[in-house]
Amino acid sequence: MAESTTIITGDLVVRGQRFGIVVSRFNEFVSSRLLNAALDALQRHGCPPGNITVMWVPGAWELPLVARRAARSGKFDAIICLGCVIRGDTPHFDYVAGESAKGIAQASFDADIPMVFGVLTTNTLDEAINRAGAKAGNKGADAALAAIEMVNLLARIGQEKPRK
Ligand code: INI
Repeated sequence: MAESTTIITGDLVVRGQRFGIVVSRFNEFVSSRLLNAALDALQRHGCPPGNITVMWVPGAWELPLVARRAARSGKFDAIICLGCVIRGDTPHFDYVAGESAKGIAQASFDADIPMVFGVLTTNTLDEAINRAGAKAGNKGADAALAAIEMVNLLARIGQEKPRK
């Protein structure tokens, strides 16, 4: 008989896992809305408030180091990075957004736990507000769901039922 394909997915149920949220104070009007939505999503999916730790950093540039340090503490199953970088008239945007994204990816590989990228990179404040609870949903909630899915997916790899 032909063997069937093994499919592994992560569901959206929190089962005692602990989440770290690193959030940047720069553009705090936006990032605080991302944070509130992430907290709400985690709790709606079964995470008690006591299993969540929020760490504030000055700006998106500082997210990777704190995310990495938090991951290496061994206290978290996933790290959610939240922030908002808005394009201005200088090339600063490209450096901050690019290095933040690269640094978070690197930190996730280094620490071998999921780190999700909930950093808005937009042309205008309006675009950012639309993605932080207005017209285009809330990327903070999306980031929290991605973190839950990833911890559950990773837990299931290697746990699949043996073939008969
Ligand atoms: N940090 C942000 O999070 N968003 C921005 O839009 C931003 N801009 O435009 O400058 C920004 N800069 C600060 C940066 O992240 C660092 O905190 C700062 O350079 C100190 O290291």
